[in-house]
Amino acid sequence: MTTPASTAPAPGRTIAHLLADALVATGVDVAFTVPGESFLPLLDALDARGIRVVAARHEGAAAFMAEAWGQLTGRPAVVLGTRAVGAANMAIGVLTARADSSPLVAVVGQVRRDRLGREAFQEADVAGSVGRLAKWGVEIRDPDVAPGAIEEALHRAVDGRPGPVVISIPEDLFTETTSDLRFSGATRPPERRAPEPALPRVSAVLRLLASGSRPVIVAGAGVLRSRGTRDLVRLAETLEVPVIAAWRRGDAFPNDHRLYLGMAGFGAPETVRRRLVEADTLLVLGSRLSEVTTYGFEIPVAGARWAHVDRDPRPADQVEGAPAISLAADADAFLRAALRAVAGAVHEKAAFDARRAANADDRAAYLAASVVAEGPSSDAGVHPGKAVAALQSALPATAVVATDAGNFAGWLARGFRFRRPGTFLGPTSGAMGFAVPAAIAAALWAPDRAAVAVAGDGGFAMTMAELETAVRLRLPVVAVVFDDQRYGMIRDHQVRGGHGTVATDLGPVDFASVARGLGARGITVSRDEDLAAAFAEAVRAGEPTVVHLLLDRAWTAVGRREETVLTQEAEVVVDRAADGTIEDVALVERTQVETVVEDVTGAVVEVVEATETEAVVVDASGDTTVVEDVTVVDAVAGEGVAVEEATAVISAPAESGQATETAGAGEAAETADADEAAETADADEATAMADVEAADDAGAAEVADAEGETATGA
Ligand SMILES: Cc1ncc(C[n+]2csc(CCOP(=O)(O)OP(=O)(O)O)c2C)c(N)n1
Ligand SMILES: [Mg+2]
Repeated sequence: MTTPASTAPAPGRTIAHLLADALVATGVDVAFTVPGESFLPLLDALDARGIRVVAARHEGAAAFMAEAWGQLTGRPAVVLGTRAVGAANMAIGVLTARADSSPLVAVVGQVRRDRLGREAFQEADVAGSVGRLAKWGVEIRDPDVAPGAIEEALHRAVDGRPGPVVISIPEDLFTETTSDLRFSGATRPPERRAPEPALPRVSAVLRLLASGSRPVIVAGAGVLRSRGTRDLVRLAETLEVPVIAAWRRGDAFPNDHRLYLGMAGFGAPETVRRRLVEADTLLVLGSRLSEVTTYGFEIPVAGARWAHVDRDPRPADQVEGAPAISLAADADAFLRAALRAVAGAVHEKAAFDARRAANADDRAAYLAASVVAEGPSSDAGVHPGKAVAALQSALPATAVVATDAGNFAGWLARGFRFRRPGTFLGPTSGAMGFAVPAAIAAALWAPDRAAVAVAGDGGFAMTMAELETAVRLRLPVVAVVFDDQRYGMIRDHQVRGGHGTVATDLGPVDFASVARGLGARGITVSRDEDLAAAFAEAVRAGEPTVVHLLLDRAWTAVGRREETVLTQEAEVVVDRAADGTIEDVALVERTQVETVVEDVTGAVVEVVEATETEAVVVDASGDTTVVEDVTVVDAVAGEGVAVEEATAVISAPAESGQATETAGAGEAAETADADEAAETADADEATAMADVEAADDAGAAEVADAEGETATGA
């Protein structure tokens, strides 16, 4: 497919072909779109140049696919959308790419030039709106500036700290021609790497790190993008300095390695924050140190000395909180230089041994605090932590796991162990709806690896239509839906902040049926004992499969159960940790009280009849029981039959006893785990390294591929 017939004999290439050639030269091989009439010549040109064009169901999802592709490969993918409507929909993916430093090229077909500025159909200032969410945005109105503008945009997407660029092109410009010969195939792609770091500067960073009594390395996306994990493992071992991953970059370091102390941010066990606070020297490698990773910009703590090694490091000036050393470098280049610098270095044995012992203690504390599969199983539904553990057992180490945003993600963040780089995709924008499209991108990128989306019922529903995309592309994506029938994270904020639970309850959705309706498989799980079989079946299926988990809703956040106790005046919500200790007590206004309440196990009970002291309730399984020790609110006076108005909750100790007992057992298990981990640490290290080497090699092959393509791409 080439230039439409309406165009006069071309002295050069059309803008559509020029853009397609430029994309090929940059290493782009896939584009995601909801097509629009405003860029049809570009679709032809991409197709003609061998770029795979994938139709999605929503531009937001298409943009998520492209951004996940950028995270996985380090090369941009394209998202295409039409005018204001397509651009507005793709905005969430653009800002997510910005947060994730993921290279992405968003192309928007704009209204014709002779209609611009007249509030034409679907006209908006694309570059000035969505473009401002990006690293750079441009609208091209003149064919003669097109080559330069396109080159600039593609350069900015991959140069320095990578990110999204938005290119708006009026519909009629695509078929205009230019005789500019750039991107003829002879041009090199834009420079992507930072300069090699100078050895003395690298040594200075290492000396700074070694000068601390509690040094730590914080590893971010830069380590992943530069395929630096293997060398980071070596450096950490050589220096005997532990590693903490930045939020949602948990795969930057093998989690089963004895020097891994967890992933910072939401869902992390308290040991991670504590260890970061204790750090007196830090090497921050390939991380922008986001608000979440730094616990509200608390890390590095005042007085700590730190070095920032990144493509775009913070300047080392005298400002409070600035790094002592700022080194602009790719993580892999820094690591190679650092390994050269430490080769043959002699350690002071006593200090080295002391650090090793401290690291073992820290590791044991982290392992003990990050067990998620403890606490009671209940008839009320699936335990989210046990689901994460079962998922981990069912998946090979190479599986790519993409997460959505929500409280369910806390269980994954705390409990899942990523063993290889490039196996975790998470939006640091915190955007819901990310997981399913990201898993689709992962499956497209590596068809031989399992790709799993993990989402809450809220986030899954935002992009679940993309299951059809997976079915159409024959991608065996597994989507695991943690269904608590609410916007759990926001409800959690409401309850803990003393607000009403306004607009956070959701209705039931039969996600397995939805999956079947979209051509995928659907499995529903409501009991912990069925988890293993369901995940095994999903992984084995070889086709898109939804595993719908009906959760025990008493688990309101990772490691926390909520029980409701009503008094005459108000509803009191008690948050308990898994070991039964009370973490928080919040008052909820009485207007929140309903006639259906939760008992301490989280099962919904309906009050049939109530007196001042006892109530007849129907529990989830339909059994009727008389429960004592209730407090009745708003009961109609009289003989106690108050079906509509009565509100009661069980505060009898029977169920809470159960919770405490099980938590006790969990504690024992925790300690055993920690001991075992300490014993097998060396063996783990060997396995972890083998895994990482395999993955880094895969990454290297991927980079080599990209370069190969670039060299021959035209
Ligand atoms: C696009 C988007 N909209 C809104 C939010 C705010 N938000 C964060 S978590 C959350 C609830 C998520 O619900 P669900 O996916 O069911 O997960 P849960 O918290 O219940 O586990 C909301 C609404 C967001 N992060 N992203
Ligand atoms: Mg939910």
